[in-house]
Amino acid sequence: MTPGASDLLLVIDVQVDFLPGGALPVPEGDAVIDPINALQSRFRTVALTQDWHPADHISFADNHAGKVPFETVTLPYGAQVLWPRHCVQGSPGAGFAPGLATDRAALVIRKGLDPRVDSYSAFLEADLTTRTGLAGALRERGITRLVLCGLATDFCVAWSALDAREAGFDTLVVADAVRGIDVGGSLANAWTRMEAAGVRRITTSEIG
Ligand code: VGL
Ligand code: ZN
Repeated sequence: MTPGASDLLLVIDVQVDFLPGGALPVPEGDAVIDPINALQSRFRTVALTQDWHPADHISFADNHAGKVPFETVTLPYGAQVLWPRHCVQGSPGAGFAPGLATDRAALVIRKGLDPRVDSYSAFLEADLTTRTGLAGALRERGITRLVLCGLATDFCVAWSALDAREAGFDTLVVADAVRGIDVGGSLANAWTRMEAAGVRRITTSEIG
């Protein structure tokens, strides 16, 4: 594909806490930085997302008595994996990865700000009701096709890609510019769900 005026590169959660050594490290998470920087120069429009939680966020295991990270609990909106405390608003771990180019981003969208609701998706919070406004902002700019990259494949990338399809965007995920967490088979599961929803899997070599 050759990116044009109606294409957006959507860079998901390339933040310090998701890199090796961070609070919720994604294996090889730092490997996405170089390919994403190279991709950005191909696109006219780039948007970045940031996981951006208050200290009392419901997804943090240490906010639930007797619970440990990677356990699943049932919340009013459904199942929720509990995570190590990560991407706390304004903390160093919530910052963009050092080395990630951020200057060309037209939009930076933050998500997961409601203490009671998680938001893996850049479009729709986990209550499946509250919208971030990203779909409307992209439509107003005439964007019809999204190319996703970043972290983590099986959570924020997958949920964003599935919601992008739901919102009517042509949606592609760059397989060599994403990395996954993989808890309980989540990575294979995510690719299956994305493919079933019509999300196309491409590689950086197909973009230029
Ligand atoms: C993410 C788990 C918790 C992600 C964010 O960016 O994929 N995963 N919060
Ligand atoms: Zn999070």
